[in-house]
Formats: sequence, structure tokens, C-alpha cells
Amino acid sequence: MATKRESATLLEPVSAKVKPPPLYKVLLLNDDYTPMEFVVHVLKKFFAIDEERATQIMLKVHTEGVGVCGVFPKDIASTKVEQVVDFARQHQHPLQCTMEES
Ligand code: TYC
Repeated sequence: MATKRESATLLEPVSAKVKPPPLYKVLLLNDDYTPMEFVVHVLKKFFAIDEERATQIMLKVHTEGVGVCGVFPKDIASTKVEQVVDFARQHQHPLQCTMEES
């Protein structure tokens, strides 16, 4: 049987093909009906963003149509989107939240 040292010399060199997992931006979209205070509340509750930054993001979405809440691995981004949409629907608001690879 080959010793550890002998077998190591028999291995073919393997090129590193492992990529880091892709990250996803979670986006909020503007609409004409969701109250501004509700959007700020969502940003604080689900993304741990402070009042000042949450207000900035909300106003960016309000004026430009879309804004980034955060960047996460795929499963976390997808859970955040689901939580935000569920919460908005529970409160009868049409707020839209989506994700895209960053
Ligand atoms: N445009 C909404 C209003 O005037 C506010 C709003 C901001 C809604 C951001 C959605 O993602 C949003 N009440």
C-alpha cells in the first residue's frame, strides 16, 4: 500500500473551479398606494436598517422607482422577499419586493 507521501505524488494537479456563491440584491419597487411610513417600517423590521437610512432608501424608491434593501446569498434574499411581500399583503398594501443577481 502507498504511504501518504507516495500517494500524494500520484495525484494529478486539479485547477481550482470553485466559485463563491452568487449574491442577490433585494429590491423594493415604488407604487402609488403603500404609505411611506410603512416602507420605512419594513426596512427597519426585515433589514435592520436605522430610521435615517431607511428613510433615504424609501425616498430613493419613491423618486427613482427602485432601491436596494440589501445584498444576500440566494436563500436569504428569497426569504426576505417572501417575508416582505407576506407582511405587506397582511396589511393590504401592494408593496412589491423582488431580487436580482448582483
Ligand atoms: N410612492 C409611495 C407613496 O407616495 C411611497 C412608496 C415608497 C411606496 C417606496 C413603495 O417601495 C415604495 N405613498
